[in-house]
Amino acid sequence: MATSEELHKRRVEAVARGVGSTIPAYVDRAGGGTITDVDGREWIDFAAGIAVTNVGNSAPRVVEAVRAQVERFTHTCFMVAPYESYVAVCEQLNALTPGGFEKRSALFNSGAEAVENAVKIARHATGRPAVVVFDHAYHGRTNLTMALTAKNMPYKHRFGPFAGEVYRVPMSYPLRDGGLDGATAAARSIEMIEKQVGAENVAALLIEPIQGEGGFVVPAQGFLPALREWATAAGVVFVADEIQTGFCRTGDWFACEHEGVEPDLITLAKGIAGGLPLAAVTGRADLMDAVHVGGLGGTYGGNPIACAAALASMETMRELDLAAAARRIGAVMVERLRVIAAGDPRVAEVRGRGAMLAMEIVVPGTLTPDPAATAAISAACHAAGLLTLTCGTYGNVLRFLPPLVISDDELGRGLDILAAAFG
Ligand code: PLZ
Repeated sequence: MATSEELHKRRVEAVARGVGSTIPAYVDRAGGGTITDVDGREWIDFAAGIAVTNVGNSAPRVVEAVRAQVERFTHTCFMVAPYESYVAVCEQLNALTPGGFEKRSALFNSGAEAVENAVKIARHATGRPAVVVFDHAYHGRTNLTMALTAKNMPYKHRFGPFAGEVYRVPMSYPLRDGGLDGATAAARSIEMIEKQVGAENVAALLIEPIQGEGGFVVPAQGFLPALREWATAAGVVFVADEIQTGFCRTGDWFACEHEGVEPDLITLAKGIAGGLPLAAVTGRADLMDAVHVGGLGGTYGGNPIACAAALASMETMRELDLAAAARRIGAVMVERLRVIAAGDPRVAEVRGRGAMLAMEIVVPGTLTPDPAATAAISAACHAAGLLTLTCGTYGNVLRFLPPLVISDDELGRGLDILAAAFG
């Protein structure tokens, strides 16, 4: 087998430079909590493929379901000749997502595609043009979702012009907004919407209940409920982007549940199918069914192999109670992260929920972001066998997203490496 170094040389000659990778190691296999490269080097996985393999890599039920489906049929296109697993995934999403009202779902391939479709549905149902998003938001890399995303480098730089009718308002970011309470932070955003956009022009308010790429920003308590309440009164579709927070990651099936928020529409992807590409929009039947027949779709959306994987993943989450696992993992991690933070003035804050945790790194004694120190700590982790990711508008957040089936031993070893990387 070729070595990682050999593969990297081939990659540079074959793969477009614009597609980056966190580590220059080429994967041979991956399991519950580890990734092994072609040279036999092992990393403890605190990335889960960016919050995707919540059930672990090659989870037994997923492997079995995919294998069985591949043998029956690989693709007919649901828009041409439909099949049961698509319907079953929609039934489960309708039942699992917050909100006791009648729901419908539609399936797509990627998170960005789900977000695009949520906007299409909200615009169609309301007849209004504007979409409101937040500082630090991340919603994807397609043209509309680049417009919805806040950060220029690397996502938007020189890729414009962007889609119109997108308006950005402040996020509740307790570390950096002077600790505004949720209601006050929401009132500030709402006033901006009303004065600068006009509520009656707004189709959708789109928000990540805990921001992902933007820095694992957890809004102050009460922020999301206040926005939800305003959206209801203003006839604005409240869309929760749970693409990174969903499927047990935060210790509930969905992060909105933590404050009892019931979105009108939810966008889902990542953790839904154990690593196969699948995404969804789930929400109020009256909004979803407002769209004319044929108005939503795509060749591969709800591919039968991805649907089989999703059914197996959701079954695994129930069977192993991965929401409880996320809470347990989170408790173990937070304790260790707080010890690190107490001994290192570069750590401004430990935050997150369940198994979606982060540390924000600053110049000691200030709130000035320190992306260089963040990158150095991350590189030390990689060198010592722990796969971590960074994020944040300022590139100064270390984030931790272990698979929810990681063993206690792997988790402990990962945290030991992390502690050592802080030196
Ligand atoms: N919404 C909240 O987190 C994807 C992006 C990685 P896609 N986040 C990882 C990268 O650098 O491209 C994401 C997300 C939220 C939407 C998306 C987009 O999902 O499946 O990557 O399109």
